[in-house]
Amino acid sequence: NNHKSDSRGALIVLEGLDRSGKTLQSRKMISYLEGLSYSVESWRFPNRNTGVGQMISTYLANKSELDDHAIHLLFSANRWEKRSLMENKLRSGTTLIVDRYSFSGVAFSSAKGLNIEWCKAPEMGLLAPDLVLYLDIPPEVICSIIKFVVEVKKAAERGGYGGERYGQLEFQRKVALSYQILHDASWKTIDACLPIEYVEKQLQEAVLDCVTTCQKGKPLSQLWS
Ligand code: FDM
Repeated sequence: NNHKSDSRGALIVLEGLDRSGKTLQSRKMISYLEGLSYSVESWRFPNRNTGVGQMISTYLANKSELDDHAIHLLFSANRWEKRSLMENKLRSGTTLIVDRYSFSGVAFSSAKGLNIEWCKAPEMGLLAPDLVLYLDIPPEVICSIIKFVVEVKKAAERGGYGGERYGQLEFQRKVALSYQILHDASWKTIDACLPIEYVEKQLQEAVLDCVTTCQKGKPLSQLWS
């Protein structure tokens, strides 16, 4: 029937500062939904497997220099090259749990000083998430946890606050401020300072609710309208 053909998977995005627990929680969400027999895939941006993704990866590893605007557009292009696949997956009923999306794009670039409206423009027309889960944790907290861990394991392989380009506390503070400007009705902020199991439980409730709404035929929409 008509109703069934509108049924689709949910586009769920995890955002937050580096080391806020996105990757761990996205893994947990995937197994939770799989356990309930939903079709679900784990995605992440940047997707480093494409040609554009490799340029981004080289840049993040400090092995190339690019103008701030140019790298911003590459991050955006990296999402555009996956847009139609994303739409096909959602329409065929697969839920996507996406680690970072346009909000990272805007938050990181505007933290460098680029105009926020300019940053949003190339994202317009990408699919809008049904739910953005923001793992909220102050950069100072992440910083002291990392210092502690580094202290404990003297030779931690990914020592420091981020092995790559954007790892400085001062910069992460600016990113946190930029994220705050982007909040809208699709956002749910989770206090990521709480114990992992508690965060996990809150995410499960939000995700289940979202997946159910999309199954009932909530229409897909686009950024930023
Ligand atoms: N990042 C990520 C951006 O600056 N813009 C973007 O559009 C995206 C998706 O890339 F520091 C930044 C955020 C992070 C870095 O992300 C790599 P991962 O999650 O560590 O792969």
